[in-house]
Amino acid sequence: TELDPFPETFLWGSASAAYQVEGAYQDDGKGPSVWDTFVKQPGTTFKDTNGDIAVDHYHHFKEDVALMAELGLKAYRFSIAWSRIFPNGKGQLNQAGLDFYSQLIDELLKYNIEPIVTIYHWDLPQALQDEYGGWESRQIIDDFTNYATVLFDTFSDRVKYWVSLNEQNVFITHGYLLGTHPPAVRNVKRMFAANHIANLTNASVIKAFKDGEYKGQIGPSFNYGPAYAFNSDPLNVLAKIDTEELMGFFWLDVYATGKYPRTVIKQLEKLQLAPVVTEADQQLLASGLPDFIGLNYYQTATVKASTTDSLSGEMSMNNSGKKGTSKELEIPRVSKFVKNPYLEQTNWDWTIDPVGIRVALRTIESRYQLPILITENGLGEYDKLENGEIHDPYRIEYLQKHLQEIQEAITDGVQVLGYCTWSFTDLLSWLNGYQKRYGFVYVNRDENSERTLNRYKKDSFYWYQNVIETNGEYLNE
Ligand code: GCO
Repeated sequence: TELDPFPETFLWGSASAAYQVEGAYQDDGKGPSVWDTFVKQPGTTFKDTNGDIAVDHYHHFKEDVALMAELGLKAYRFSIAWSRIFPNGKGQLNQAGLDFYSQLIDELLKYNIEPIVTIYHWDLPQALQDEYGGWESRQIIDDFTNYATVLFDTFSDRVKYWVSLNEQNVFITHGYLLGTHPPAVRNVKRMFAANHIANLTNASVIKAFKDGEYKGQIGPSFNYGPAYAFNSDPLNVLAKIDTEELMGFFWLDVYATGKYPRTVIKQLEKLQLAPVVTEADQQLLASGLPDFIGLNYYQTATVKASTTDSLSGEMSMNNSGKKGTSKELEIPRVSKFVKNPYLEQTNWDWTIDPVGIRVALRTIESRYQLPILITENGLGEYDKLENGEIHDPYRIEYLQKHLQEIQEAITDGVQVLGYCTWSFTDLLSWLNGYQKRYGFVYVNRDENSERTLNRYKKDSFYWYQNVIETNGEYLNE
């Protein structure tokens, strides 16, 4: 059948996050974030890599934006480091931090590249962690909302797209259940409590955006991978529902409707893990509904019925590093993860499933009828620089297939606002160092010693250039 063309306004984009690209971790008054602290503890990341310098985007931003312009990007998604704006998370404002992002935004607009600003991409100011335990205290709701309001006041004349929280499911499960991200807690009760506070924070910032009548759109970015039943055994189908509610709708329902899914809450109540939701919480959640859902899509999960697998095993699916489970976290579930016989995996064991992005888009559309901005999708691989060139046909194939499925989903009737690949330049993979590369632009640096930081265009750079130039027609040539 005939495919619909991509909309003329489609945001062909690419993305990054402050800690993963900027470096300059102490420059111009920036305060430390929890990641600055965490990575300095030996054994927390691959070969103890950190983002002190990262790919030094802070000092290379003009060069990087010029490359974006050469590629033809219509949008660039980046995050603002909270502790550049408020070194202590609140109180004294650091003008130099605002100036940096102001220059970056102006540089993008000079080339007609739409800035998509992520307000929080995991780098919580360390001061707030120390003072009141970060996401475990309701004090963060006001501090975060104040910080975000400063951004709205300063940039909303130029920024039209805002992402509130990036991958709440990932930073909460890794930070409080698996212990693989800061603050490295492994306590399921604390995880659900912190998660509820993050939900309130997300709603509060969206509400502030609406109440302030800023022009533009705002929504959270969520790491969502649909779950498949291993086969048509009805018990496996039930397991699929169970997994998808716990891993997906437990968050997405709250974002989109202001309400937790009843079935998950019922189960958590039995385990005495359910968050305490007051009447005022309920109202806040309902008054902070997003304009769009940001979708970060990497993979799907396939499940079978089981009575022995644990909650922690399941929640570690959307993983950016090592898996972790521990006995005391084990909560019986009706499902367990199995290998999908139809799908291959990346070198980091992430399932490659282009049709899965169409499944994700269709699911979000049918459950919430909200527009979707794809805020991340991409392939992490070992790339090789040879004579100034990088041949990455595997990345081209990956992106091509995903984009074809996105076009199918648009043809199905899903409202897709745009597509940001992860990532524009190579960057720091939180737990996997610099060897896991995602970019269109190769950056010459390894985990430790070698570091010219020179930029090189990969083959995929020229491929995406063609895709954008033809508004997607090149995909089907
Ligand atoms: C990695 C991950 C990250 C995330 C991104 C989530 O390898 O560290 O892929 O880069 O995808 O930060 O928003």
